[in-house]
Amino acid sequence: MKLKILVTGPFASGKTTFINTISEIEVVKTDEITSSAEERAEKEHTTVAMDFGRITIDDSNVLYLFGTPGQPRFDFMWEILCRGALGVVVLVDSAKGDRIKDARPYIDYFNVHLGVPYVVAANKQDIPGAWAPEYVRTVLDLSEEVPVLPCVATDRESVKRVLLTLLDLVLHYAGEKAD
Ligand SMILES: Nc1nc2c(ncn2[C@@H]2O[C@H](COP(=O)(O)OP(=O)(O)OP(=O)(O)O)[C@@H](O)[C@H]2O)c(=O)[nH]1
Ligand SMILES: [Mg+2]
Repeated sequence: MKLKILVTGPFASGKTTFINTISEIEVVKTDEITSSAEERAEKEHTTVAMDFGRITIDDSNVLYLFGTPGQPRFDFMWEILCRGALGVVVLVDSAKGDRIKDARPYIDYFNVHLGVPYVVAANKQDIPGAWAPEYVRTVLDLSEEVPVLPCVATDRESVKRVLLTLLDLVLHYAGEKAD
């Protein structure tokens, strides 16, 4: 099966890094110089249209990963990127406690417009003092059904674990719908 997966989350949460780490093709990146001074202070480049990568899971499953742009002014891309997606990874910067809640609008948007399974990745766990997944769950008020996984987007095994958890949910959900 060819499965389209969205990788989303707030500005600088690690979307481009996540896709870059795992993709077996050279990632199509659309990063440009960050336009707003405030955001540039944090990060020089930002994604303006999308990221695109691919990973073969096994003989029958290939994931196509689409990363959303970070800044709110590119929100119009979301609707286009959404189409046909079967699952969503929501990345959260767990190293910045006051930013965790910024992921909520992303979760709400994709729940309303897509209504497919999603996992939340508590990213940047390698940074000392990063908040644990359970804290991320509490801040975002997520039910026990939603997996909240520890993640280090620069680490291949970590990214793979997140994607396999999502794939499992997606296949389960597809099976339920077929019943
Ligand atoms: N220590 C650490 N740094 C990370 C991790 N993931 C991402 N980063 C860093 O966080 C910054 C933002 O990462 P990006 O991948 O550009 O984030 P993004 O979500 O694509 O950003 P936008 O497209 O601008 O929204 C970069 O400096 C990354 O190197 C991680 O797991 N650990
Ligand atoms: Mg990006």
